[in-house]
Amino acid sequence: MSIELRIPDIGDFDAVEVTEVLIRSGDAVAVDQSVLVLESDKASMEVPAETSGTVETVTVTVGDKVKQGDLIATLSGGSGGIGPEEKQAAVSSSPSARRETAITLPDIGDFDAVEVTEVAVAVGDTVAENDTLITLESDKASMEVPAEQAGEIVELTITVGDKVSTGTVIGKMALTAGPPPPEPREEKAAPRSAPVAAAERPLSPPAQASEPEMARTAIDQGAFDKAYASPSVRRFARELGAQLGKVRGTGRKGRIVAEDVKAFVKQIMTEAAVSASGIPAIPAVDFSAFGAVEEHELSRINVLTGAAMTRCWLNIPHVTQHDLCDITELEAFRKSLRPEAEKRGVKVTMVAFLMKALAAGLQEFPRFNSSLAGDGKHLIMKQYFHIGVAVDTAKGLVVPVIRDVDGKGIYQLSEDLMTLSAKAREGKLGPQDMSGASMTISSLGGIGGQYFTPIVNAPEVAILGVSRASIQPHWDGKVFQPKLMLPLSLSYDHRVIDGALAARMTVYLGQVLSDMRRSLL
Ligand code: CAO
Repeated sequence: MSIELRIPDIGDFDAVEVTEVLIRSGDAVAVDQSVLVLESDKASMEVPAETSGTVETVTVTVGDKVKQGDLIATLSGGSGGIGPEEKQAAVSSSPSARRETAITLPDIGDFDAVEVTEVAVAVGDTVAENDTLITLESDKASMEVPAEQAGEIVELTITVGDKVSTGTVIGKMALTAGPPPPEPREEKAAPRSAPVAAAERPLSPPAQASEPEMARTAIDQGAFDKAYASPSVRRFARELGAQLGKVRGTGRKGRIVAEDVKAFVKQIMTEAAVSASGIPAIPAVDFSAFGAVEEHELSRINVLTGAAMTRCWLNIPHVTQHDLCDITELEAFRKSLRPEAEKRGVKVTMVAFLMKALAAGLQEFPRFNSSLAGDGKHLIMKQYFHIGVAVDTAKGLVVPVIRDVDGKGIYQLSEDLMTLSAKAREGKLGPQDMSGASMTISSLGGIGGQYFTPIVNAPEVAILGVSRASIQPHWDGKVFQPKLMLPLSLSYDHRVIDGALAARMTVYLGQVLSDMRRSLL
């Protein structure tokens, strides 16, 4: 049978806004567990469950206005709770059912007249056992005074700046209906101390420091205490050792909700993974402070490429050699092949010629066709000539590899490129299609631009970037001739290739591209 969970007596408040819903259908709820956070302009309070069970349906959402007796949720399989009629009676007669008790300061050791630096609760707040009520600070340490029992704060008799000692009455609370509180035990609800400065010791005798407490030693307690969050969110942040003072609240009026703490911790973990390299992480920025923003998820390829590029960029000392080469005749030749190429059903692209020229360059300068061995002291010299071609797809950058370029003609290479780039754009490339390149070509010529600095695709030791060719005046000794000039950008791993070798390579590529007959030599 379903049990109804309703809003209990919340004092004089009517139509109080729900600012957080802490349960979802399917959740197991225990007696006294906070299920809602309500907020009026005067106070914020957490609504505890009066019965246990599994949530069937939640009938309130954030923004709803609620009052005593409103249905919060239906539960099934409850135990130890009270039925709907009894609950209704309990709700309506709840003030008389509640026991009020004085809140006295527990033993704070030998200290007398310690200053109250924060009052973490307000009249009307519902607190759970162990929630922080006030923070005290002497010249040696600061400590939080927790609630000994769950209940609602009905009166506070201290304010910030007051001096308190063991036994001082700091207010009154109405205990949540339930068995009478046990005799105060020393280990329960002892003040939780936190050093105010590295060299200083806690105020009360140092109990065995538990792990969460150790984690909290680095926490900015002042900022933690000032953070705008409910007691349960504070408790959650404390359990995780999160710097609550640094969490951005997305709740009403900037209130920090549990999701904000989770997002904060997740971000810290991600940054820690990145900064494990020893490189300081880039601090997170709240861009919404400057205007409207949207968050989009990166594609799987984007994420993988990002990681690979970061790895390459961080590990390889890069230099880029730029050069311009004359492809006037090559372009005329390419165009002249069109009718025949059409008959064969292929499109002869500039990239096919670049592949052929690069294969010749790798034969001329074998060091470009190598990889550094793991010990960093040997080079693995490759005897094959496979060229990777960067292909821009809707989902990101991929690099299919065209094999044995040295043994293939321009038509075959054009066809291979067409097949593999189509496969890339359909997202159908397999690992075999993308591995084993000697060097990579990144051609942006179809788009435009002049020169760039491509990142070497390790374990390769160089990458050839190609930009858009343009007609430029070339002095032939007598007159300026219009020449189609192609910009090349050769990035290389300076551990393997010296600048002189790189310049020789671009000069050689220029010679081959201006007269492809040279590739036959
Ligand atoms: N100079 C002048 N024009 C060029 C040129 C160049 N270097 N390269 C291509 N063009 C022009 C040509 O006119 C071509 O059309 P025609 O052949 O009909 O005349 C047109 O641009 C289309 O070129 P394209 O880029 O679509 O095709 P392609 O065969 O030249 O290149 C491929 C194929 C797969 C390399 C290309 O499509 C691609 O994806 N390039 C992007 C690679 C990339 O993103 N690199 C960056 C990696 S680092 O982030």
